[in-house]
Amino acid sequence: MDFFMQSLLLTLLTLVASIFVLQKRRKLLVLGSTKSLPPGSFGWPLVGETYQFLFNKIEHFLQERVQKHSSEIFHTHILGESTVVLCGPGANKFVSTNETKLVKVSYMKTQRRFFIIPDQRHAPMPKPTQEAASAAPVKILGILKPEGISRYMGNKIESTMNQHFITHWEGKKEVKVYPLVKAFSLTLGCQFFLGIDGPKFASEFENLYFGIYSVPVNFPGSTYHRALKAAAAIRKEIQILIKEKIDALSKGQVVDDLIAHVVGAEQDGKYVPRLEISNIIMGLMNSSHMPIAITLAFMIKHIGQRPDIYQKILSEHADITISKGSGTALDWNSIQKLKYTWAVAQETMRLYPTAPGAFREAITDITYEGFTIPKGWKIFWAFIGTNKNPKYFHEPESFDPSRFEGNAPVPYTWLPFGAGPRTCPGKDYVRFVVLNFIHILITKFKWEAILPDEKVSGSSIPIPAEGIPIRLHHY
Ligand code: HEM
Ligand SMILES: *[C@@H]1O[C@H](CO)[C@@H](O)[C@H](O)[C@H]1NC(C)=O
Ligand SMILES: CC(=O)N[C@H]1CO[C@H](CO)[C@@H](O)[C@@H]1O
Repeated sequence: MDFFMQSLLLTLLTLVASIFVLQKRRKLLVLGSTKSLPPGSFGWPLVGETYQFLFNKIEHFLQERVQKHSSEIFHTHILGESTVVLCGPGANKFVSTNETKLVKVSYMKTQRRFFIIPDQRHAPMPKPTQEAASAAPVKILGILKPEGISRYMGNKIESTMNQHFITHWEGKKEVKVYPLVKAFSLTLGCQFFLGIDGPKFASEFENLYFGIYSVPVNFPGSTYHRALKAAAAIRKEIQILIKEKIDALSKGQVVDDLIAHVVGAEQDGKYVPRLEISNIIMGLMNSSHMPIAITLAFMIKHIGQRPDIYQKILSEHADITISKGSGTALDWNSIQKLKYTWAVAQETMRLYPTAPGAFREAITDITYEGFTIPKGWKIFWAFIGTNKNPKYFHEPESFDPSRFEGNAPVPYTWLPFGAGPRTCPGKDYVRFVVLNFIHILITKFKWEAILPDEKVSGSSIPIPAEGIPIRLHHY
């Protein structure tokens, strides 16, 4: 239904917009004769290739164009803007080493609307500004480094996991993994970032997460509309929490969740503005909740259908349990010893990437591979462009954690967390949480995937179509 309505609307828009087609083509002439755009197509008038980008699997969108243009750089028009897409190891190196010199982080116009507060009185939306979309001031997020995580998270993850397993796993013969790990990662995020007992705002965070890769048509019922509404509701709640933390801190109370940390942090001698805090916290909750749930879900599925992998993980964890005792959260030191389990997680992230790419903007005219990316154009840096390329990953469709044992993949061919100055600041958190969860799971249960051939739905982001039902056996 959703899809149908969006299709209808887009078709109408396309008709109306046909008259503008020449206007857009004119842009090409601006470039002059000595500079050449990368190959590509602007697609349909107005909507460009947004459709193809959002409704095919992104990897197919990339493959198709890379093959057609014989180039790992091509131009397109998506989400209302002229965009150059970059994929491949060379481009990965180029973008990550030229960050802040030639490119800067930038959201699409349609995405910036998630980060501003719409006026309550139905006034027109304020123009999304670049500043409003500025990403988290990562330097105040030292709390996400291993020392911070161990210090602030140890107790929280232990109590959250115990509660979670007692409520949802113990005594069960069959469970659906995906909804459970979603509840877990959200509960943990609520505890750690917001300092509240969750899971709260489950549907809002899910809508927000999928909204960033949705057709940006804003009418009731559309995915984009739901995501904007979710962002507003989440930010409102976070504003209330910020006020509570300010009150608590000013009374001298000790508060150790991340909001309080950011509220109390100074940046260039000033406190971080409240709007920015709510964007940072919303961003952290968004980045941590669904990607961890999706990674855990597919990881558990593959472990459950491969006894060899199961046994290897189990023996790695048994070694740790002997020295630590069971049922307690692992510290960073133990986490680092779980090399094979992490290889399984890495292989999961290769096959089921939760961040297909990131947006940048050309700060100046950029020359790459003899092509020009005009100043001001958007760049979609597709991290996943290499994940399933047989040139870099032999039999790319098979699940084989040994790829990450011993020899690392060819540099710049596997970037689940990005690369360069903007590398995901949450990657240690991911490792800590994912491995701790698997630790408890594997020391308590044995399991089999009930549907080994379960379909993967979702275009931009992989989703298990049936929620990954498994059969559970207790030790
Ligand atoms: C499987 C889990 C995750 C994956 C695959 C992932 C991947 C990524 C990627 C690819 C980026 C974009 C980097 C860029 O723009 O170049 C990113 C950014 C970011 N991630 Fe993650 N992430 C994950 C989990 C997390 C978690 C758990 C947190 C927080 C605890 C987090 C916080 C962030 C933040 C704040 C940014 C923006 C950083 C910036 O723009 O400077 N992520 N992540
Ligand atoms: C939510 O996280 C995903 C990546 O995990 C990212 O692509 C998206 O931009 C984020 N959305 C918001 C509104 O922060
Ligand atoms: C201006 C600049 O720093 N350019 C660099 C972009 O990245 C390539 C590949 O890493 C370098 O060779 C350039 O010097």
